[in-house]
Amino acid sequence: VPEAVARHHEHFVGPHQCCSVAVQTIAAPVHTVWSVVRRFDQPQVYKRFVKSCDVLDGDGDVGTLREVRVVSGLPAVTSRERLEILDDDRHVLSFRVVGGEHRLNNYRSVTTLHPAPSPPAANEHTVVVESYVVDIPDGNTRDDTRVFVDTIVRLNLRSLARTAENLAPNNGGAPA
Ligand code: A8S
Repeated sequence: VPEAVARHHEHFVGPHQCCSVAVQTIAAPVHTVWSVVRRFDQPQVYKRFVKSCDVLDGDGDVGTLREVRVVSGLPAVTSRERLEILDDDRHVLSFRVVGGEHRLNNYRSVTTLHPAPSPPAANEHTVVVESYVVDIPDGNTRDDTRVFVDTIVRLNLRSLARTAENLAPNNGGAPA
């Protein structure tokens, strides 16, 4: 992983914060996965907890502000999120939570895509790396916070894999 990209996953973690990283391999080319990840205005394309998303400000580039409404059953209703990094050349996206009705204050994540070796005659594969840092909510432990957020991030990445693999042309796989 190029140094310039790996450095994006280095986070300053305060004494009341927790940090983690998730990795997901996807049987689809980087450009296909990136075409889904980069749409900051449409996280619901692959994030299953998102019920709807409205752009409050911006044109989809760095600085864009979105309001996400999440599905019922979570300890959250809405989240306001700002796009911090959108690098179409290095395939780096980062956003931070700046408001909303939820308990994950100062959540910030970085997602990077990497071409991965793939079996002969199969689709080019992609490795997605997603790291985050977030405040530990009052009354929660670091471990509980990490388990909660890891679960959401991992489910998002598994859903991203299914979405991208369904988009990618099927070379040598089962008939579509
Ligand atoms: C993401 C990652 C996370 C989203 C969290 C962790 C969230 O959207 C959900 C539940 C919450 O309690 C917080 O990439 C918040 O979306 C699903 C509303 C921010």
